[in-house]
Amino acid sequence: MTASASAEPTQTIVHLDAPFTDQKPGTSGLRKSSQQFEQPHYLESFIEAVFRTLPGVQGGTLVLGGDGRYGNLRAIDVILRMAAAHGLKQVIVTSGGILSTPAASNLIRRREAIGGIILSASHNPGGPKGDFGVKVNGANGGPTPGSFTDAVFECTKTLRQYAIVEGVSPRLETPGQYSIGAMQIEVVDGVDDFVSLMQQLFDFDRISDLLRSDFPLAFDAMHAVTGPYAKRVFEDLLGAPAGSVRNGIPLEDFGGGHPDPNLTYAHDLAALLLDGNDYRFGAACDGDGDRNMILGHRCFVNPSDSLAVLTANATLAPAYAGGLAGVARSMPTSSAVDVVAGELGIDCFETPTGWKFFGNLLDAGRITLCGEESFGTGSNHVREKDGLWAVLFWLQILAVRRCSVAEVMRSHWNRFGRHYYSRHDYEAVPSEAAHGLYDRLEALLPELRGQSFAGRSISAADNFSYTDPVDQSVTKGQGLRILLEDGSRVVVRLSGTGTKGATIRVYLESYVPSGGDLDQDPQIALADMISGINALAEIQQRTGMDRPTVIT
Ligand code: VG1
Ligand code: CO
Repeated sequence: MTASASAEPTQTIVHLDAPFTDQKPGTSGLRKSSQQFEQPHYLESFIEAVFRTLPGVQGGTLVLGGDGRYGNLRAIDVILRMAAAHGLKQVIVTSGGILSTPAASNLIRRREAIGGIILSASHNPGGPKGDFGVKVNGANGGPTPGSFTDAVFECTKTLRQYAIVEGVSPRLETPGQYSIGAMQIEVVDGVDDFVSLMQQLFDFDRISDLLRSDFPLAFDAMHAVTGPYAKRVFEDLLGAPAGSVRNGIPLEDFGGGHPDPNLTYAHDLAALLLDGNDYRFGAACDGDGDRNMILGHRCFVNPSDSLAVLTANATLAPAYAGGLAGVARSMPTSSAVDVVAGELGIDCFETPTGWKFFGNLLDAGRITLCGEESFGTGSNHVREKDGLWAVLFWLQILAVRRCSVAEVMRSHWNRFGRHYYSRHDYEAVPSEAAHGLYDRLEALLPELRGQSFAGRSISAADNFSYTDPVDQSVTKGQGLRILLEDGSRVVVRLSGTGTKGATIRVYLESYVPSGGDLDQDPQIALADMISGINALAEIQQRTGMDRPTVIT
């Protein structure tokens, strides 16, 4: 179809020989290898189920885009033609199909869409041998809840046909109005609305003053979606020198990298800040732009601490100058933010892993900020975590306080104490071994209370269950917790985003009050708990791995 195509396109019903049985979305969307998505009808089956389940499809507006990975443009073409066959009135797509997850959330809200489809496997590698993914967001701009993804999964299991129109969709290079039959397609610049939202939340003049003073910054877009956003914000608007944004061109395979902003996969940036002397601030975002890593000169900011620092300093940003309604963190995230919330006298909620659990609290106005230990932080400005927002928030704080990142952390710990924290990931473990380990540990939980662990006594051990305070829905089985008498804890979960075997995540946390030893290496501060859980869960024996794949 082209801009001038007006004739009714031919609608086809395609029959499936057999339904797909493996289209169950995980923590954040349906995530599979690119190869799996390239099977005939695989993407179409999932999208058909989405269009049958999402409220308001007939006559509705949908937002569509992705993180630029291999498969993005093909999927956009298929989804546009399926949208036309399902009676959508309008689809808003972005030029080049490039749309970060937080920018998609913003567009859905601004344009009062029925929801959005974001083509991303987030921090998973891309390319023909990498991963692809589909995330579906609802009318509030946030990830759809489990009740929706369960219904989509049920639908795929018995699906025998899907509807699509024939032909090709418009090319997406240039913003403008197009159509497929009666359905309008509006191609917009995916960066504009997002950047104007950021300008409303933060004081760009003040941040610009900081960046134009002696404050060299390195931002690593990891050849993923944030490149164009970061160039506009940091270089064009805030005046950081050209080249401050590294790896800023989105590539289908992320340049062969793993677009996960942590010390392992963003090691080049980490080395610049932690070993070198040329930069005072460093940051990186993930494949779809919702995660962030913050670094100062010789200083790595643990994401759990980052949420606590933003909470403690929130009123320095214009958007939050009036204070916060409340905060929330996912269960495995450290309690650093709880201590700050306690001092501020605001509510602090503990939710299961995954941004979808923050949606109700944000919609109900119960919280303003929220975050996860997995480099995710966000606020009520959208309904997703937002990598560039977090970077700007940090810059706002530094622009007002005019000190280093390390000084911010030091003064924070001096005031609130320090939650030593680390996450150990064992990736691509054979599925049976990982489930065997997890099931065995779960079976041990009832006997653990009162037993000794890492020189302390276990005060409670359970599998985390959550009752949503807004709609009272209950979500069970969200991670094994071993709580110690002094407030320290270990959590063990199986990842819901990996695609190769299983990933075991071990989360470790131990609190030292202000006045205690605040200067330790977390791996040393947590050493006895690390060996304690390794022994109790038989990690080495059962995985055959003598160390984690990623340590954060
Ligand atoms: C991981 C993180 C979780 C995050 C999820 C989606 O899930 O631990 O905190 O919400 O990824 O993030 P899991 O199930 O693998 O632990 V993203 O940037 O992929 O949308
Ligand atoms: Co992501």
